[in-house]
Amino acid sequence: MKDAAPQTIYLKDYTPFGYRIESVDLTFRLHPTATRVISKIVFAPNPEATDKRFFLHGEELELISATVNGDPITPRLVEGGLEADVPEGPFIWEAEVEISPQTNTALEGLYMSNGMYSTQCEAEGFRKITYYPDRPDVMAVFTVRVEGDLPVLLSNGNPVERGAGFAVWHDPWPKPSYLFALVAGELINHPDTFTTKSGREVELNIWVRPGDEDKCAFGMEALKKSMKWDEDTYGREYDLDIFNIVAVDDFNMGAMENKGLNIFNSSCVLTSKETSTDANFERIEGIIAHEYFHNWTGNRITCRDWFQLCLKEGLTVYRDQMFSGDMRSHAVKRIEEVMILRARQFREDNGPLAHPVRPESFVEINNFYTATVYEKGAEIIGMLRRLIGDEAYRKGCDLYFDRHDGQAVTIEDWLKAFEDATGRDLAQFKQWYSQAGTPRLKMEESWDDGTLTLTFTQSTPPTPGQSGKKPQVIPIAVGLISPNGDEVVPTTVLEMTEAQQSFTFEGLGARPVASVLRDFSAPVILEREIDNDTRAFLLAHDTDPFQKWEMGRALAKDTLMSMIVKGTKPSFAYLDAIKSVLVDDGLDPAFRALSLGLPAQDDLAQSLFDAGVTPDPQRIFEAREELRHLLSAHLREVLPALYKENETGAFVPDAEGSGKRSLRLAVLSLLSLRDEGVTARALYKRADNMTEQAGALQALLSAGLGTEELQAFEAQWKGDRLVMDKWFTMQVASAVPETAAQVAETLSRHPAFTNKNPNRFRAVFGALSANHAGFHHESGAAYRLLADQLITLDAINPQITARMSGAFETWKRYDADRQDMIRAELERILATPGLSRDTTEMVSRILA
Ligand code: 0A1
Ligand code: ZN
Repeated sequence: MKDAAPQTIYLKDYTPFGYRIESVDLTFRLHPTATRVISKIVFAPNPEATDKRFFLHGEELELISATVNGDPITPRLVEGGLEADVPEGPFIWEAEVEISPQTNTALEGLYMSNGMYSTQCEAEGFRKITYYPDRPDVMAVFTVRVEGDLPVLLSNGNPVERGAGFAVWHDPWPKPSYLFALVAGELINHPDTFTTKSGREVELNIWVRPGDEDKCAFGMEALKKSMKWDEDTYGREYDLDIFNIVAVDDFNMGAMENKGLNIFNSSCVLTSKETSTDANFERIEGIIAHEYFHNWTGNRITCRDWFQLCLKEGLTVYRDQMFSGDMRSHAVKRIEEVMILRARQFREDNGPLAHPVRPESFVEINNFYTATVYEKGAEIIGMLRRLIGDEAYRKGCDLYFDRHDGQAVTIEDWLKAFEDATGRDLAQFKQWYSQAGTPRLKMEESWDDGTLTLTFTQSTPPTPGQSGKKPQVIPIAVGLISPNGDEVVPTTVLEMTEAQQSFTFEGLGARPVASVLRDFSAPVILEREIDNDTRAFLLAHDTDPFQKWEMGRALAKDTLMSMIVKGTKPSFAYLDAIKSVLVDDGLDPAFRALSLGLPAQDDLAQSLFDAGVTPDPQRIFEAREELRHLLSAHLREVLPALYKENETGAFVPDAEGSGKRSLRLAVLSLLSLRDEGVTARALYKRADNMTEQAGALQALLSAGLGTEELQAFEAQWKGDRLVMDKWFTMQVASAVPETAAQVAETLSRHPAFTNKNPNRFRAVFGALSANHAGFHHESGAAYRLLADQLITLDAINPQITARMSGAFETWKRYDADRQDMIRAELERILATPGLSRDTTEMVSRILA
């Protein structure tokens, strides 16, 4: 039975399940439209629970039979599952159900993708496989028998038996149902091994569709590096004999950490230099690490309930970020993290979808896999570590792992481990989990005879359902630079706990310039009076790479904002400052490339709105284009040399090579505005790797060129799904405002377009909503097109529909005409008969 009236679930209502599970035995008889799932589960009363109702979740299941202790019963089918009368002591529940993987287009539960069977159970997909207490606090040991006429049959844990048409797997580690996985199909493996620090040899495999087997080597190296890093950095060793990764084409998210059987969106694991860009390589290394790290932070220790999602996600994102920094460059990685945080999380925190890192209620948990839970969740861990120090952080983590191994726990348990390890009271710190919104941190300076006083005032604007905000603990990393450019006070962390607080630095010679919020030490918006000369000074002299980049970014933003609001021309001060960074070959090329980048249009729209100006998307687009042309002219003498110097030899997807390529391609984009695409065309023809091939095409498109190359690209890559996603995206992303909707609409009728594959849908419609001026074009064509597409998609894949409706979350920034058009589209979506719970919740929240 399906959930008829969507209900709100509250954190405060948590109660434990009435039963514990001693063991789970599952048999799968695979069939595309009639898979049988036979379950045998040993239940025993849970002494810690008072509610003894025996309720099992189940959705879209056909119940064939059920028994308790061998006696046939007729359970009561109720909303979302079934109820039964059961004995007082331990008992055996057995059931057989039938499901249809082939028709499962929502990609939740057991489904088929290109002829292979695959599962996705987080968060609540297991209930579409069989009747079960599908909640993370019910942990059990699973044995799984998979029957099917397919060469590869996989599940969690270790293989115990294998014969013609069947395989049996046993996972000795108790786990919640959301970590269950099964994969079956004609797959080829890329094998390897890893010897753990205690000397156990683990078999490693990456399983892919035939034809993709040469795209696994990089992922395998990333996996082995992750395994070693977790041993060295956190003392965490892998705990099964085998670790399998599978690549699946149709997958809603990036990847999933199922115990011993990680399942990946093929776009997040397959690589080759011909088909993947440097950005793909970097992202894939991070995702493989992320899923692997979940083995301890998420699997061995899991979440008591879904409100605690950040317990595993924030921590695991933080861990993968540190890993990537260690593998590549911490400075560059930090800048990239902050760009993502601001573009996604700050945007979310500023609008109708704002919610605490640990939400207090939800209708559909799938709607809470958000930038706030993941990225802000990771920032909280970073702040905790900055406040207590590296050693105490490790001590707290060790205590957490020791104390809670095998348990399903809460944020309170996590913080208690750090309180006990350090003796520190973290009560106020805990507010970071419960208070939504991005704190504004205002700074004022005063100078008196060798003493510099910095006074900070913090405030957080109200968010939906939360008005009165309290002061939070904010670690503010500060350094001081003397007028001659020397650092006189190295990085010091100021710990702010009050609404307003002053900090003094004494015994200074001349009045220094303060470098504030180094390394972006807290997820806040810093407001300080600072002129462009001081910004240029810090851009030139700051020893903190993040702040150095930040000052360049602030100069660019200030320049663009005055162009937009006052119609001014950019100052030479900005253009020269950027030029000096660009030609400073003492700086990392990746850093220089980032410094050349301009703030995104969406970011400018928010800043204008914050400054009390209604953003005009067309004007923002034009100003940014104008600045690109001016930069191109101002830098014309240095661009050709930079382009030449940063040529790399044989393609190696490491930090050094990718840094040089990113600088070279940023330069190429500006060059293409001046040379009619001659340089980019030459690179396009010669490129032996996707980074340069796509980079050259992108440069051409952003200069209004590249029609022939687009055709050539399609002809060359029409057989490669992942490369074709890039082809779709590039066209929509680079379309000028007045044609963006038309381009997306035309592409949606291309024979290779399908809304059944989330990657392809996102390639077109994610790109449309990210094309700021195109999406918000005054005609409203893009609003209508996206709404039409979402209405159709909702019946196929509610999760992706709900997620993509977030494109409208910023609607209240814009003028009345645009607001009216968007409101009409949102109301039209909401009025769709049978609209999913996922999309209903999202659209209602956006409209509220
Ligand atoms: N836990 C995974 C992400 C994930 C979340 C939900 C999914 O389906 C609703 C799928 C994957 C991770 O953090 O990587
Ligand atoms: Zn995760």
